[in-house]
Amino acid sequence: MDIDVITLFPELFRSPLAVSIVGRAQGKGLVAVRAHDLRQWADDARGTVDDTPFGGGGGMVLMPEPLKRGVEAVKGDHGDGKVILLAPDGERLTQQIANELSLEKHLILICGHYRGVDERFRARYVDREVSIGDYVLTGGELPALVLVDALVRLIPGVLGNFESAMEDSFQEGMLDCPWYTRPQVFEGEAVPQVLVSGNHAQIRKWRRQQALERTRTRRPDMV
Ligand code: 4H7
Repeated sequence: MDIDVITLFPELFRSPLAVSIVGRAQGKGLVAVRAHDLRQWADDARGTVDDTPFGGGGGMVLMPEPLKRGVEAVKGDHGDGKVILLAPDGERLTQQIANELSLEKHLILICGHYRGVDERFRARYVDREVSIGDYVLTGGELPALVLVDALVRLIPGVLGNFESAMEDSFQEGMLDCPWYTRPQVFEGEAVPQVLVSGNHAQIRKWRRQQALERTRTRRPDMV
């Protein structure tokens, strides 16, 4: 999978994408994420990509032309791709949307800033608008990183058997069960007896019950 990100702050992407599972997936050639500086597609030599809103109100809006040139430039490199804007008024990111998008060969992620992005660019060039939750951020960069993380771990070969995405709680429509590791007793509290019983059928059953109970109490809307 190829992911091109168009942003005012490409440096924000370096270390999050270089480490851990996403870094390893890039090393294995399973995904390539490239962050591009929007200013290279500015009209003028000073790199202007924003202007004041028509109608007043203060602040700045990202201009449509630099964004259009950016999309066309990264599409040109890799055939076509689906253009996604990270926006507070987009459709809320869910595991199902992540599953869908993880099947795409090429994604182009647009990160807005300031007051937002000219509506004509949104209408003409954006295929899908995604929000990572009902809160406002200063820019779309952190949402883009969240989306990349959620997608990359679904690409076949990225996760090992133990971390397998198929067994994710959200794939099953439930929250995860509680997990324990050494020491067997921590501050006087022992791990649940069943987990050290060696009875794997019982352990599976216990984990299912715990996951169900946790989902009922914490996320009744999911049941
Ligand atoms: C597009 C349009 C995503 C992108 C407007 C992006 C939250 C999310 C942005 C805006 C985002 C999310 C710019 C409008 C900053 C608000 C203060 C970037 N915020 N913003 N303004 N929930 N901001 O996924």
